[in-house]
Amino acid sequence: MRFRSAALSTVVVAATLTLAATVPAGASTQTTIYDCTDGQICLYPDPNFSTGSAGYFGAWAVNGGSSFGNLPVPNLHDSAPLMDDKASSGLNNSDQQVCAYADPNYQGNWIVFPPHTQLADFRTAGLDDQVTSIRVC
Ligand SMILES: [Ca+2]
Repeated sequence: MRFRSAALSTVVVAATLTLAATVPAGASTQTTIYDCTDGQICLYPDPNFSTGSAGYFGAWAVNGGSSFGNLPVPNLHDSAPLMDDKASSGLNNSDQQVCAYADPNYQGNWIVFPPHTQLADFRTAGLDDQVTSIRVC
């Protein structure tokens, strides 16, 4: 429940940042939200949904049907090693609740993403650079 509250409050913070980004004159709040298709859960190596210098992000279809990756993901170390212990922000662009866990096989601390929510900085959930497994929960 504590993590769900953190995710929801972050949505408000993200909305505030979006407004701040409209302020002209050299604002340094610019963020890059790479496309997260409808029905996907996406994880990004940097905060604020940015690929940073890594240049990639992770996207998985929540209800299956993707040739690139589907939930559940029991161990990123095996299926997407570049994203294992790297995620610093994420968004759930699906109609289902998704959980991301620090350890393989849905163990350890976790973040709850209710349907259509986002978390711009995993440090607020104490799970920065730790996510290793993901599933509908
Ligand atoms: Ca990271």
